Amino acid sequence: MNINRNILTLDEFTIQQLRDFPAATGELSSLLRDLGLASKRVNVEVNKAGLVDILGDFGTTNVQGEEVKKLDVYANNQFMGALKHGISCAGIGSEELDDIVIFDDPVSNNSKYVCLFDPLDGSSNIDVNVSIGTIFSVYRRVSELGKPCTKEDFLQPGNKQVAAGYVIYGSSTMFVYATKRGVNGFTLDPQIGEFCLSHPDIKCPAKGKIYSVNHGNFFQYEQGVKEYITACQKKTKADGGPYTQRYIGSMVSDVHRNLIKGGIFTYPGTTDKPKGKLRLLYECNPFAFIIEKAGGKATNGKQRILDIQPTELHQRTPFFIGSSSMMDELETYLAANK
Ligand code: AHM
Ligand code: MG
Repeated sequence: MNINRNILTLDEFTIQQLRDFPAATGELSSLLRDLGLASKRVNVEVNKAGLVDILGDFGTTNVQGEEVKKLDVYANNQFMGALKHGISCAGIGSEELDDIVIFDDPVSNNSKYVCLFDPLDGSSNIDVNVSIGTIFSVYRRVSELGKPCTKEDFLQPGNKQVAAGYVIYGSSTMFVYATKRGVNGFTLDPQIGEFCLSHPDIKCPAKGKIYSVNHGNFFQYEQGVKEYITACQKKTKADGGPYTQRYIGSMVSDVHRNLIKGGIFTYPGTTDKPKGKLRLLYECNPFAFIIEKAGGKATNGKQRILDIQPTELHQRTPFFIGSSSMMDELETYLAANK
């Protein structure tokens, strides 16, 4: 058997990072391990979604009035359960739940982190075998240790994130996470059931040729967005084109591809929904943190996503994210149409 021991597992990697910081407590590594475990359980169910009666509508609606699929519920319970049983998380917020869940037991009350997650993003794609994902975000508590965590711990701006990441259940399953030290990607080796470091120190190319947008909403976008999209369509070789339009409708897949290959992803506000569709805390902040650590940018069209002070758990925001020079170009169109 060919055993390549140069390849670190997710746990080995986070422990190695700890070695560089002897004062660290290991709580973040332990939290990432809990998230990794939950995502492996979700992966198993996602992979057999077509085979078992877990597929399909659950028949209820989530707090945004959207249909909930069974796997959303399963994934939510796996992530919540793994974090509750762990020793690093004082409470969670989930896109699937109306309110935060405060674990409130002696160990959890002494844990220094809280975690927000979208347990299964892109769930409308489950029935048609398109890649879906989990998105997570970790904050250091601002409330007093030893007591239950509070809503203030969750309503922090994205620039306070300690770590953020996503899992993509795709042609292979990947766990990608960022800390202030950078972005690293791990691919699940199904033979040993471990995430293995496959994409060390991910950097988003400053320029790409892919733009991702729901063209069906084109006529509902503000003028600057329309002009930028039109400019993307007109790109020629002379100005860095031609561009390619790619939109899966599963943000984890769309942003993952653009992160690796270079590109821009947008979910602008529309006349019907001026704040767009995506949620600041569960979807935009984690991806904004990851892309910035990889050298890219993320805004709501007016300000940096990570500087927005949240006021509600489930608030939505227009979202523009991607390669730095493509974002710069987008911003010139938005600014010119203010
Ligand atoms: P969800 O959280 O209900 O799954 O919705 C989020 C998803 C994103 O993954 C994706 O980018 C977007 O919705 C697609 O929306 P639309 O079909 O309106 O373009
Ligand atoms: Mg979502």
